[in-house]
Amino acid sequence: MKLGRAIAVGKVAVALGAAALALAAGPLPVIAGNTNFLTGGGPPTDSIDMLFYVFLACSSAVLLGVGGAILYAAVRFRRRDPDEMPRQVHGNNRLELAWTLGPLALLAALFVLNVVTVGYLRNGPSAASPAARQEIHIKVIGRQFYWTFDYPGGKSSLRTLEIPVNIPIELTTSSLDVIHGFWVPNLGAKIDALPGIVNHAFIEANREGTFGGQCYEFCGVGHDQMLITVKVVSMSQYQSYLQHLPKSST
Ligand SMILES: [Cu+2]
Repeated sequence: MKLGRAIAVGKVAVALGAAALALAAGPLPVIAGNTNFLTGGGPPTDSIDMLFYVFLACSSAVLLGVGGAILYAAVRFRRRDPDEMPRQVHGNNRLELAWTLGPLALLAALFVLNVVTVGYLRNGPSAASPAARQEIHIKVIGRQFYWTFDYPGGKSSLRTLEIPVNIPIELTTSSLDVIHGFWVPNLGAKIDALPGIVNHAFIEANREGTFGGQCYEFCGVGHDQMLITVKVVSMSQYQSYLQHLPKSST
């Protein structure tokens, strides 16, 4: 009985402690826009989604095939009589070859698809394509606990990145202090922002709107504040936005 009361008191203390912490922390920051990478938003995310669905389909087929074969064998060849001796087999070369080469071919195909997609996510459209020629380069710098974006022409913005629709944006990321991670799930792959190292990848949006993201590398007490808002606008809106931005300080 005494133990039960002690546990109840403990639970109340934990609940009160959690409530006090929540009050002290204040309202949680809210990400602007959808962060579900499966809803698309541009060519890089579409290619990640394609990879996800291809892997899901292949692994589901393997699961159903292997699981189905196990179930079939367990039912079809179950022991029906205590004295029954099953037929004795000593290997089957054709079958063994098939279940060695089949998975090998499947894994090789998935590997190639993966390498090609990751290359595209990192480098963007091929340099010869008209889209690549319009590419815009933006420098992303992470620091505790916010992001800055340096645009062409020495302009800079804080926390919110504004980009034109249907133009590949090459991002180079780095950090001024600890490890951060840049990710806007609707627009492209995750990119590490590391001190002393410059990474690059590209994002692209095929519709106007606001897309949310955040730092995905735990970087300190303000990590949850390190949100990213990407506003995708028309080319003319982007150009007038740039004109009104202050000059970069970095
Ligand atoms: Cu962080």
